[in-house]
Amino acid sequence: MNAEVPSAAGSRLAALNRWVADVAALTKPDAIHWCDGSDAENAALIAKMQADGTLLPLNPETHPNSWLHRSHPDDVARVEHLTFVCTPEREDAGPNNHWMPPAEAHAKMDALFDGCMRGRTMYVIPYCMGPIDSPLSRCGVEITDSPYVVANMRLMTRMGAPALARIEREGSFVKGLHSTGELDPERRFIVHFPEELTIKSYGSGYGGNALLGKKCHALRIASHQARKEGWLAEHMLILGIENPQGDTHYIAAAFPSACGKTNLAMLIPPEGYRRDGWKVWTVGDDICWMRPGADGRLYAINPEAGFFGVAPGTSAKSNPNALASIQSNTIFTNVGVTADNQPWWEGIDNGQVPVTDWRGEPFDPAKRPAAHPNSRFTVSAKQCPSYSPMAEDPHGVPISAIVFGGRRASLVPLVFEARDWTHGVLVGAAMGSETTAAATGAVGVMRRDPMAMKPFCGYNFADYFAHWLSFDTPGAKLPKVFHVNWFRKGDDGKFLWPGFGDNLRVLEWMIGRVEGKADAVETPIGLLPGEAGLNLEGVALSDEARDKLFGLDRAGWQAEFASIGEYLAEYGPRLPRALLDEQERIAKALG
Ligand code: OXD
Ligand code: MN
Repeated sequence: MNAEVPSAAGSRLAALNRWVADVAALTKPDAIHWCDGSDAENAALIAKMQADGTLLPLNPETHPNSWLHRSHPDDVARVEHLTFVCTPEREDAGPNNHWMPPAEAHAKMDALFDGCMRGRTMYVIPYCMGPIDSPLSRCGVEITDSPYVVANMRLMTRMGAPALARIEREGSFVKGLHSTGELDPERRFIVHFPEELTIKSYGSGYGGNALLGKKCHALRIASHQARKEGWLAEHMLILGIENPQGDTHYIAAAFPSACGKTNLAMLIPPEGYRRDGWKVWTVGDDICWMRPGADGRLYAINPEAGFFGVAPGTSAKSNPNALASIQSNTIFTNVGVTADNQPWWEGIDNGQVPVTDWRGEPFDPAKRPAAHPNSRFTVSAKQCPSYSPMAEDPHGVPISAIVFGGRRASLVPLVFEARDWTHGVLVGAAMGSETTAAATGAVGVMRRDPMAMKPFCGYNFADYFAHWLSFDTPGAKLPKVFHVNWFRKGDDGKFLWPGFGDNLRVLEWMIGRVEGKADAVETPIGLLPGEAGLNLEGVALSDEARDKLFGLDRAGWQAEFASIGEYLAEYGPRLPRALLDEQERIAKALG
């Protein structure tokens, strides 16, 4: 174990050394381990976790080097009501965030951290979000007492020696302090100090609450950095679509958690498209950092290096690329297991049956599902067959289209295009979706989730919308903006659109629009493809499906725009006038 910081005090690592020493004085660990990210280090940590039962080995024949972790049953999802953004002024966090004054939050958190690592090892994890040599990337250091977090951060970020070298070069990093504490929901808080580039998280070992590079750094803190520095930190997948001529367009798409981002990012084209030579490349499945390049286009990187994907529903049909990615070197959290110790979840549809559920009890469907609905796999992106070589490009990829989407059983058609950037920002700001199991709370309730950033924007949404609008400058060559809804249901409650690979038909129309080749029909809510706009060859759609997927329910949209107006009014006078004007313009056009 390496207890010494690998560079002398007085170097540009002095601030890091001081912080680590201060945290150690507060948390009083038995040992300090500086993570170098090496294979040997990982092997030692895995062995330790296997010995103490934190990780259970899965079938080495079918899933080599793969592990099952069971989290505490009360610690299975992000906890938005316990997540705070602590700006000096309450207004700067906005009505979209829970807020505490910074001094009070520090005092509260430091009291929890006091002595909390006694008997434990404190791990110091230097990491880089984004390709190690990209100017768009940013570094952080997470201090944690959880070896499970270390193993996950190793898959999800560029972690260890190269990140430390970059921190030494740049002298700046985001500070994240995490302890699993006692896993007592009464003593659980995830607290952000954007001005101080600092995160403190106590009492959870799960996902975005504990892997601080992900939601806490790459979205909440990064959105604040991005606003100051003129870029965008977004809850978006990035994919590349290569057409039969060999041209690739990159698309960034925002959907709320557990709405199929990973499936869309790894889409396999329908048979006919494959035959014609279409290919889809995965750049990222969850987070996108974008910045205008010298040519006026937006260039994007995926700050993550792995996938922390929702397991249930992942199958050879829904996402063969994900399934291929997780055959080895994968950490599964809260899934069920079969008699021969293979991971299992609802919707895997592989003909096997679970014998043990995610809590380690004999599977009884009357009691609970085998896998928790928010159970996950963690795996390096490099294992994904569709992983794009461009994902490692330090310049990022140029974005041709931005897509917003949500889960809407009614009203919202399959796809529409915004008329211009300002309209596109309104489309993002007005996004609504039915809630899922990725966060605690009721599932299936419609809530507004602007740009899918409701749980993740580190500052006032009114200022965030203004920041989005500010990209529309004279030299800018901004992406076209679209809205999709894969989740429209018919009167019988069944989905009307087949989804999955067939979503490429919708993306093809978008690319046609970007290239000026595809037609569209003007309506008050935006441009619709019309029935003839999409290639629907081989897709059987009923008349009801055609009406609902491609039509406009004017009365329904009038009510929707009244509701959007009420929602925007919650942001008060800070809301950019241009957005309200746009809402009023469309409401009027709807009559
Ligand atoms: C996630 C989420 O884990 O959005 O990506 O909840
Ligand atoms: Mn997400």
